[in-house]
Amino acid sequence: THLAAPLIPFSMPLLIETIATAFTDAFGHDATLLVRAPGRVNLIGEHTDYNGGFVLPAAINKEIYFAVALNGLNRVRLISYDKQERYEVALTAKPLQRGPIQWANYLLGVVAQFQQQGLAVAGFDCLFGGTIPMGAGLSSSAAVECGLAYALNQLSGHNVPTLALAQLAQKAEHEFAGVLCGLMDQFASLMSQANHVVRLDCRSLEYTYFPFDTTAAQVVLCNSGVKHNLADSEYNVRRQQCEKGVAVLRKHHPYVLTLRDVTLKQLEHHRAELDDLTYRRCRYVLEENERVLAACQHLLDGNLTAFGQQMYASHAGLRDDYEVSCPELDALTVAAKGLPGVYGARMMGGGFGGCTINLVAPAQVDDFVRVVSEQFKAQFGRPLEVYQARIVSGVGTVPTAASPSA
Ligand code: GAF
Repeated sequence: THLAAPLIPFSMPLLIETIATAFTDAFGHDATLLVRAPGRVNLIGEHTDYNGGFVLPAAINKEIYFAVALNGLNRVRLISYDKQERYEVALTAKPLQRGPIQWANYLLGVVAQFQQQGLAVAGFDCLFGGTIPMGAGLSSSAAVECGLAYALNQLSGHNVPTLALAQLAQKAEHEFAGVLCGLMDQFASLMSQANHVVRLDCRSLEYTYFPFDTTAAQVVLCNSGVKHNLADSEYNVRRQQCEKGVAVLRKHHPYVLTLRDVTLKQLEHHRAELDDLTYRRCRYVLEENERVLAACQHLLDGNLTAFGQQMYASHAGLRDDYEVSCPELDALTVAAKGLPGVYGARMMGGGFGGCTINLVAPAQVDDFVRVVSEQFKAQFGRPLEVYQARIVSGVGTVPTAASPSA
């Protein structure tokens, strides 16, 4: 639900019909497969995934829909419904290369990963569009990658397991978008279950679903309106800074592959060998891992207040030690803290913009939105976009009259 502005004038069934009809109009034949790929929230565990740590994401009802079909042409023909742009490329014996169009690269990157893994891809047509705001930290790029990975797996009759599809989509992001992301976003888009958050251990890839009752605490997203595009390079820098810390610790402890293999005690012990910046980056990551584990226990105990305290502490670490917040995200978090019914708030995702995630008692949501929106407008001179997220299941086929698969 979009709270601050009138509802976007389509619901899911209408949008998927629009996408399917647009496909038929553009390509002159019907789609044989319709796919829904969700964006995600992350309750806690930020910048931990590429450090082998813990994350706690969930897929949400901001989604991208795909209409696809084989075309028998040995060509990949892509249309972005939202951009009203088309991109076309021939398939050859070699894996596809990155092209000049950013939105198309997310898709071409996925095709290239199939090809690189020896999984044949025949010519296909694809039209996609959706409701995930771009650059808002809700993983629109992962949804695009994961939706197509799922679709190609189906269309081509490959039986790539879903977790491996997430890893394939992550590699596409590395190689075709240049962001050295962890696995969280692609995992969340593909593996989530409705009404659950999922804790992923990014070292072992073990995962556990925790029931999450949004009738007890609503997930409210406040969009700072700051696009986090510029964050890509800073994101990769953070990754390097963590690796720098790992390299120092590994000299003493050869088994250390990621920060996950380091304890806070060890970090303190070797503090003198680390420059202050590297030390603070590493300390944040180690503390955040502990917060995720504590937060999961609070969830099991039904203690949302304690859960929310971990969120506030996460934000403070991201702001002060990891330095990936921005004035708007800090102000939104301050504005939320202390309001009636607010359990916790923090910036979410890679940072430098995008959304804060707020856990709010349902009866207080309207007041929360009003107060935070007023404060934001007064401080930054522009309206605040707010979304109330439902937690949905991961990527799946949308049944249609033409393709009644599940
Ligand atoms: C981005 C990345 F894509 C994720 O892998 C993760 O690192 C996140 O930033 C920060 O937690 O969304």
